[in-house]
Amino acid sequence: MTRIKTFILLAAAIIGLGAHAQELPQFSSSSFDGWSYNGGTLDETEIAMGKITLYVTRQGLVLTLTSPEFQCTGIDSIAAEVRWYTQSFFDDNFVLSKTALTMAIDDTEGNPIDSVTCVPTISGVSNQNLKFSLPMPQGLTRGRLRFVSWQADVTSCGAIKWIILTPIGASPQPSVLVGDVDNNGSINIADVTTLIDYLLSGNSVLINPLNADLINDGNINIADVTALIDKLLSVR
Ligand SMILES: [Ca+2]
Ligand SMILES: [Ca+2]
Repeated sequence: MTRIKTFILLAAAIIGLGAHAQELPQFSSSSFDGWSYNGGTLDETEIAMGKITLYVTRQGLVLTLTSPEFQCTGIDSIAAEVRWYTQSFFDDNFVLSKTALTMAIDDTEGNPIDSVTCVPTISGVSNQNLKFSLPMPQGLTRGRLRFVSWQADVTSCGAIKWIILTPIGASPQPSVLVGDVDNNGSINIADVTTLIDYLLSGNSVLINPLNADLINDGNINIADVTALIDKLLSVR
């Protein structure tokens, strides 16, 4: 076991990664890992002039931008600030609500759970920061955020430049089972490998962050791997 422990510590030390618990995915034109666009993987060629188009009424296009999966446990609500670009051409039917942006939360199978819509306050060609607050649906452990705009019947287009997501009320909650990194109800070597995988990939979907922060310092890093291995050794 000592050899395994040394190997694991060495591997993680070489990578030198640390991570914070309870992170939410962020979006910008230069940082969009794991985000999907209109159901497919977001490709950088789809980002033009630093923004991603969500609707173009003249072309009849209505598109969606969806975040990577993230852990919802311990978050009371999500605050979002979105840089929303719109270009509207006035006609008799124009109302600002038709250029609104909706933020929805879906479960991991894509079923919509809840949503909130924000209406811009400026018409014409504008960049506005839209602010959303969405309560975390009860019982949802993992989810995705999906951004979609209404299909306006005015001549208009809308695009997102960036999204900042902040978890609110993420007070540390008692862990169900500290060390049960993969959240399957037991603690064993699979939790060590899951924790290493997480440190290597940064993919927070892999872990229950409350259970993974073994030494309870608010970060998930190599020290927690060491603590987990010690925990496994001490119970044998
Ligand atoms: Ca486990
Ligand atoms: Ca820790």
